[in-house]
Amino acid sequence: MTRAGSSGAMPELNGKGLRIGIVSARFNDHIVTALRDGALRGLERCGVADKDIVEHWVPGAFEVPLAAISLAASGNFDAIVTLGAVIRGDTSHFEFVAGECARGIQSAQLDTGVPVMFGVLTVENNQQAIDRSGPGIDNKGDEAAVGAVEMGLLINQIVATYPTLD
Ligand code: INI
Repeated sequence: MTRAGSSGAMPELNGKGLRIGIVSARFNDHIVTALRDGALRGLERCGVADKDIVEHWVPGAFEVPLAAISLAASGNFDAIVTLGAVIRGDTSHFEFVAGECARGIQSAQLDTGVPVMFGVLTVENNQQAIDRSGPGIDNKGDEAAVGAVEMGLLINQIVATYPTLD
């Protein structure tokens, strides 16, 4: 029997025509710049055009959700990629920044209906951050960007296929 919908296999992603917003946190910018480079590589691999990518920087991970929700609510983007690096060190500030950032990013996508990808590292130390922001496809920025294309295509397809209830 054939069913409608999508399968569990990783789909072929063609991001041509998708408009993607990237929000990056400047705090720990040696890591976030590497995540951002990874995100751009991922988007290019998926066929997203340079002209369809808009980038904005904010001071730290705590500010990422507000910029993300503002972009998502503008109606100009198919998906948003958020990038940042929250490194524990030895302060409890970590818990607040990482927790509120994650919570805000989830709210941003649920409140707007626009996919907002969580490419913010929450790690114990600098080495873990370096390990997750390298040149390969396991770079978390790259991963978030490919996820943004998958989710952007999926949500566009769902919205186009199923009528909304009033
Ligand atoms: N912001 C980060 O992005 N990463 C961190 O590791 C971090 N730490 O550890 O403090 C951090 N703090 C700044 C925070 O995001 C805000 O910019 C700041 O509190 C002003 O609102």
